[in-house]
Amino acid sequence: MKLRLTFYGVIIFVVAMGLHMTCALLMLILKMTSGDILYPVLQAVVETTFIFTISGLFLGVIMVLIELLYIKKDNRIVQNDPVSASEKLTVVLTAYNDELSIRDAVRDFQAHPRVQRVIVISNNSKDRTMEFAAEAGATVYNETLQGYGACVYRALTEGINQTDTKLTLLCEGDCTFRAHDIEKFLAYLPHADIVNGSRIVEQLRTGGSQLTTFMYYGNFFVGKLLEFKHVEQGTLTDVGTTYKLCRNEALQKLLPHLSPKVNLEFNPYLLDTALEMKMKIVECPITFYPRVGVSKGGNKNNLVAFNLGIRMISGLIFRWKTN
Ligand SMILES: Nc1nc2c(ncn2[C@@H]2O[C@H](COP(=O)(O)OP(=O)(O)O)[C@@H](O)[C@H]2O)c(=O)[nH]1
Ligand SMILES: [Mg+2]
Repeated sequence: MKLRLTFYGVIIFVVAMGLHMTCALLMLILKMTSGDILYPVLQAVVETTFIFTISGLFLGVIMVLIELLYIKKDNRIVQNDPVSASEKLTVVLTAYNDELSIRDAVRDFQAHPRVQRVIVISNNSKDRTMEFAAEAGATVYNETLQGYGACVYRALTEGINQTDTKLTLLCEGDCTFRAHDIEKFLAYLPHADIVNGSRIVEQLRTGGSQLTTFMYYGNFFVGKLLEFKHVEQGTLTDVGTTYKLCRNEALQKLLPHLSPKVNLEFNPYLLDTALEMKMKIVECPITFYPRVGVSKGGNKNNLVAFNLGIRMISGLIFRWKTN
């Protein structure tokens, strides 16, 4: 069993320091004196959290330093499995009541020369998503188990069911991600089992997209927690992107370890599980555009995103909850 000292160190440090600063600030703002009722409670919190802050700092920062020194001696080999220039990919798009965007999304991917086919997975859509997707030229399936996780799981399953392609490109049918990033994904693929899109490159985030600055940094923070959990395995900045290119060989191994019942946290859950299985995940900067149609996921507003972030952190520390 792994000790994950860096990961727990960072968690202890952040929580303890947050509490420590809040209570100390409260005592200062309220100009508390030893006579106040709350004074002994807050003082006890300030003192205890100070000890935890130092312990967290020791575990986190010191372990990072030790690990950095250790890495120098590590003869890591960078994977380099070239992909043939004629290799085609199957695109799988999630769609839940996305009639406003699905046609354009399908056409965008279908027009790309490396795309063999586009499959759309509707998730009990009540609108004309399935009809419009088929009209635009996609193969369409309906996933009856409701939820983002179930939809993504089905999409990846349909991806590996295609015997004439070895690569599955997972994306959403809401026009937030575009086919012109396929070249970028392919450029990183020799070094990875899964190339995960990252929206955390400021210059590639279109104004008016769903990713607010709050979500941008929140994602980055949770991405770093995931990185610390699997320290030395990869650089991770974004835990919320659906857009990713996967080798079917890797998906065949990974899917049996995943539950489609994990819902909006499915993406960090997938990454966490793949890293646990020592798969190679490399991030690739991608562009992010405004959504066409109404959001149904964690990008509705900052409060929804905050709650989702807490659920993601809880999944990383404890276990991934199925709904
Ligand atoms: N939230 C949610 N999304 C679903 C569901 N089924 C499929 N999806 C699709 O999964 C994606 C959710 O992505 P996300 O960016 O988190 O939310 P968005 O703002 O609605 O796009 C979209 O493509 C949805 O159409 C579901 O039951 N709930
Ligand atoms: Mg979306």
